[in-house]
Amino acid sequence: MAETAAGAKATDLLLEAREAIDTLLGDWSERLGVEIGGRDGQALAYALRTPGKRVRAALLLAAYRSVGGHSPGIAGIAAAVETVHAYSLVHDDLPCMDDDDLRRGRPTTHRAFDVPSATRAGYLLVPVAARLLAVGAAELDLSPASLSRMATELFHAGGAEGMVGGQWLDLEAERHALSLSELIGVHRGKTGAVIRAACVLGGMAAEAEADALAGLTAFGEDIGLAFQIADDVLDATGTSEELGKPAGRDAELKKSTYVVLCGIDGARREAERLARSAVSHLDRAGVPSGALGALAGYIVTRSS
Ligand code: GRG
Repeated sequence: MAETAAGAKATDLLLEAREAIDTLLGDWSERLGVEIGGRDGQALAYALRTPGKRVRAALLLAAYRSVGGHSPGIAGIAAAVETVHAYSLVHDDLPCMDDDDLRRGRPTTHRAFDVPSATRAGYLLVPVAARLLAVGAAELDLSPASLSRMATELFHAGGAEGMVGGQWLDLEAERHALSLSELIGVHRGKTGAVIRAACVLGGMAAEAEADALAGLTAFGEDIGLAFQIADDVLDATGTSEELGKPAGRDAELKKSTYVVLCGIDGARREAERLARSAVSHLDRAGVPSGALGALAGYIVTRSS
């Protein structure tokens, strides 16, 4: 990305999110490693502290601030969303799913440990996400009703109608070609739902009004799909070093992707269109779109 003002804003937000989340999840992984103990505890700690780009956390932070939130305690809520994402990666990499050896530039959890430990670590992280959310809400002094709304949003997005359902459809799609509308359903579930939830939780944590929440929801829907389209393009065009995971896996697994259905240029154009559309929802809802717009631009032009 050329270093525009928006590019610099996205870079700063991602850096801030990375520092806050890596510190918080680092502390939790140490404590949980001891609490759970043994090889499962070690595998869980490894999975929780592997560093990611923290895009979901940065979106949540930007959404929170866009509607007036200002407490550093928001990091706890962002860490809960990053934990849902982290456990999904552990399971996604297992031999029974994508069977990958490398993730975030390191051996996948089942490679660093073994399949049973990685499988258990993934499941053990589900309630950890809930604990992080509860602690984060307490730090922000949010009411039980607000916590309940956030938990419903996050775990609905992480469930059968979101991430888990999308993953099932994605696995089935290895055996047959998908139409574009079916592919959109997979992408919106597997990847988009948790990204949308990150945007909505940022708004909920700041107790945003219904109109603003609707704007953040629509922004999250579009940018969540754009994120996975950009991921499809990167899988086809990036290197394993850039991605921190094996490149070209979609083609190897014969997956239906935007690149297969629309070509690389067509996929890029669609991701850029969705990023513009995402920002237009914020503008219509009267939500300041500077930081979220910068992240939207980053999401569709990133190289990793
Ligand atoms: C364990 C209950 C349970 C459920 C798991 C396996 C699964 C269900 C879901 C898989 C969902 C999945 C892996 C979607 C792909 C999302 C995606 C594009 C990941 C890459 O995100 P980045 O680029 O990764 O943000 P980093 O490493 O930067 O965080």
